[in-house]
Amino acid sequence: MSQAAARFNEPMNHHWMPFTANRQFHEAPRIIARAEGVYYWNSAGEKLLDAVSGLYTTPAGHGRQEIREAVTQQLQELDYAPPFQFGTPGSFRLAHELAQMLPEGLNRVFFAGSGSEAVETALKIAIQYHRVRGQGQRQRLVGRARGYHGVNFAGWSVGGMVKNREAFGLGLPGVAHLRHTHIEANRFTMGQGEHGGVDLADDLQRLVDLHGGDTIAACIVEPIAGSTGILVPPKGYLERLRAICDTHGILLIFDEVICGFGRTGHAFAADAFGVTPDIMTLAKAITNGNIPMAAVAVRQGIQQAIFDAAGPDAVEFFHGYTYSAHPVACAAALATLKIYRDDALFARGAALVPKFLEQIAGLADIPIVTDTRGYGLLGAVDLATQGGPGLRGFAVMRRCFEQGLVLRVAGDTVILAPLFITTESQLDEMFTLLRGVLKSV
Ligand code: PXG
Repeated sequence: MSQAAARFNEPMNHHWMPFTANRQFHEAPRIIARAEGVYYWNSAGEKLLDAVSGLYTTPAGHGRQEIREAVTQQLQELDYAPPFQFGTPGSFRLAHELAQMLPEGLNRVFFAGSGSEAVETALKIAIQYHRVRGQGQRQRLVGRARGYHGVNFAGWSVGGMVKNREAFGLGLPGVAHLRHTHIEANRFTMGQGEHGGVDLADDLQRLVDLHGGDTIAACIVEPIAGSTGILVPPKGYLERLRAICDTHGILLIFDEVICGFGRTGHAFAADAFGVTPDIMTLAKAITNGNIPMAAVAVRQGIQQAIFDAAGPDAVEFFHGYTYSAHPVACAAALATLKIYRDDALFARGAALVPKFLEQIAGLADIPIVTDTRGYGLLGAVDLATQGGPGLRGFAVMRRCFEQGLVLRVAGDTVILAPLFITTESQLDEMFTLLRGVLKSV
């Protein structure tokens, strides 16, 4: 890897990297220069296996020709047009196709440029929905500890990631949090844990009892918490949240930025768990990660209420981004959805799940491993902390990279989310390498 550093000669100080130890990175840069299929190549030309699908973005494989061609053609035809009071053809087709895929009833789609923007959009829709129905007192938002909903102000406020919060102060007022769902009794479980589901979800009832259900606009959760370490909801948890929301008129928002598009073995986590939210946020794999894009899917009745409250010529929802429904992103998304359909890619991913979860579970015999868990093609391994929080996790990530494997760590949790096109032998390669590293740190 010193070779990689040697061949990478760009001045590095000017680019302030996101969520990165910048100064450490400058000393030992991990530069990914090329990708194809399930592999990357670093700047020295060494091959690396991608065990996290980009960043949960690229399940269909890197370098898909169909997407490249669709994007190229779109750039030749129409590079950009304003999305406010004008439209481009692809966005209507895309929203229609998404509505066909999404759980029954979620059939109105608003586009944004990133998961963070989708979250802000979803929360604003929820607030406005209540306002136009004469319930403007519903201002409270409920999130969850160890939740991650992006980096914008509402998103990190409802999120429960300590690192994301401690630098920026108080966040939005009127935000309350449920406990996270990672409990001792469910350690070393693949799939949904047996314990605690109803009690943990009853945190929402406790907030209703404390604050009044009619002060709460929405409850936002990731069906499976991703960034903080693949926290699978225990049995009964999401059903109970749904029931409490229904009783008290609270909108349930599923942030499916990671879970969506086949990651759970189903099209959406809502399908996997049989619980349908009122609003769903989507991003990442919507374009196979090729072009930034996100979407918010909304129950038709929510849009209807907002439309009904506005005059027939009025702008109903005073919100949008310069890059909402960007034509090039729409072209990438349409090509991506076609790949998902034509290659039956969600089924292909689902077929890999049993072996994947078995391999994750198989790491439990390594002495430093304190938990293994997973659902669909999302898996996590907790490591005993050594020397300080996150140090061992970081060491694992670096060593894996040096040996040809790209994965994610969250503190001392190793996260795997393989591409749906990964073969069984590539899965073996992934786990052999990871096992070796875990035994060496
Ligand atoms: N919601 C969820 C559930 C996410 O996982 C966002 C919103 C924000 O999306 P954008 O596109 O604004 O980043 C995310 C993003 C990690 C990691 O290491 C995960 C994300 C972002 C950065 C790092 O797990 N997910």
